[in-house]
Amino acid sequence: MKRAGLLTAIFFIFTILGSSLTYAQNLQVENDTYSVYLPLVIQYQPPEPDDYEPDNDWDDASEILSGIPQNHSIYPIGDVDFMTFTLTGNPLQDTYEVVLVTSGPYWYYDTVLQLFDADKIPIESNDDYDPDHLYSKIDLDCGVTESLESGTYFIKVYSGFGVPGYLRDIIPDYNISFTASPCP
Ligand SMILES: [Ca+2]
Ligand SMILES: [Ca+2]
Repeated sequence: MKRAGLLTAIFFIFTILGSSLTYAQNLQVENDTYSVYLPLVIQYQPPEPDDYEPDNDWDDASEILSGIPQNHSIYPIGDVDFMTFTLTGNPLQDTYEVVLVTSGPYWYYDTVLQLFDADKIPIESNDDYDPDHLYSKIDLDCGVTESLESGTYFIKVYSGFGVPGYLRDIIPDYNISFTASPCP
């Protein structure tokens, strides 16, 4: 009986080992971007410059339209993105509430958002607008001092995370939305 018990125990040990090996082999995962094996190997695919590049200066600013969000990246390291929009109407009468917001897939992508007038004078800037993430927002409502007159404006976005020149300065993917609503 002892021998039968020993053989049964050995059988169970090999059964468990066999199932473990099968499980280990099944851990291999592959797709177009990543290949994961045992031991762990990750192939990193760097981001690409976004469709609006080059937009690294005032003169190269890409136009953004109210209500039509754009997808950009901060890449390569040190990249800045300039955008521009125009508010139409009578400069002495018509004013607008303007909201600019950045967003993206991960809370730790850290944008800085700046708004300038046509003479490149800073109007407003924001780094982090919510304690839960590092995205940015500028909201100029229809109060007497904050709403914007008709005219041309510039937006500048860059990475606010880390020291320029380090890999963590890259933001592979962020969205920016702009909405302008006439004040009553
Ligand atoms: Ca970019
Ligand atoms: Ca750029």
